[in-house]
Amino acid sequence: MKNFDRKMMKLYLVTDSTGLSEEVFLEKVRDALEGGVTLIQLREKNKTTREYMELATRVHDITKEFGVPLIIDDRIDVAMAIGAEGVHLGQSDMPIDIARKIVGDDMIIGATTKTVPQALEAYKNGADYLGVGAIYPTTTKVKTVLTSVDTLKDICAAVPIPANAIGGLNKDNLEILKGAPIAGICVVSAIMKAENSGKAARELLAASTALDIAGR
Ligand code: TZP
Ligand code: MG
Repeated sequence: MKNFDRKMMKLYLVTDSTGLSEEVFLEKVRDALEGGVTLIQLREKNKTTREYMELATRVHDITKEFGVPLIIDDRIDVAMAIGAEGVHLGQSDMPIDIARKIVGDDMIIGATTKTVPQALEAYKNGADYLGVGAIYPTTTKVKTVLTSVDTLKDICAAVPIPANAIGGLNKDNLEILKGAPIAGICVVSAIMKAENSGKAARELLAASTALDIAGR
């Protein structure tokens, strides 16, 4: 049975190990989980398959301690090989319907969508959740364009699956999301680049709760 609930979208951490030793990276992951992160995506763009699997296994050992699902970016083979709970696919990755046939019903599939038609297609093809953005310009290495909050709202209204906002979000700029029926927020640098990743996670949770912008 798939262990997935929209509550798990409240604070979604997408990792970035750039510039960090593996030990420091894993400590940050642990700190973020202790700080209350509800979902984690391991996102690695420059690792060999073997390296990706080895790091994913180590991250999974930690996420399992917290009962938080681990999502693997891009690679359904790596996700299946290490027994991760899910995979995240963008518009240039494997199509969702084909991925769903390969991974079966029990794996979480997330999709990046920036328009209502993309969101409808991802939902129809079997995605469990959507990541929508970039809401603000981002310093994280990613090929993306800005998505307006109006589009984010339209996407939330168009599909029954939970959607998260991503891109340049931090504890001080979440107000823009007020009124958007999102399930939560998704961040990379606000947690990965923080001196104290646990504190950063706690502050993000407090800010989104105070603004009542997550959990729909
Ligand atoms: N997709 C859209 S923006 C983005 C991704 C993966 C990166 C977000 O990173 P940050 O550091 O939270 O702006
Ligand atoms: Mg991708």
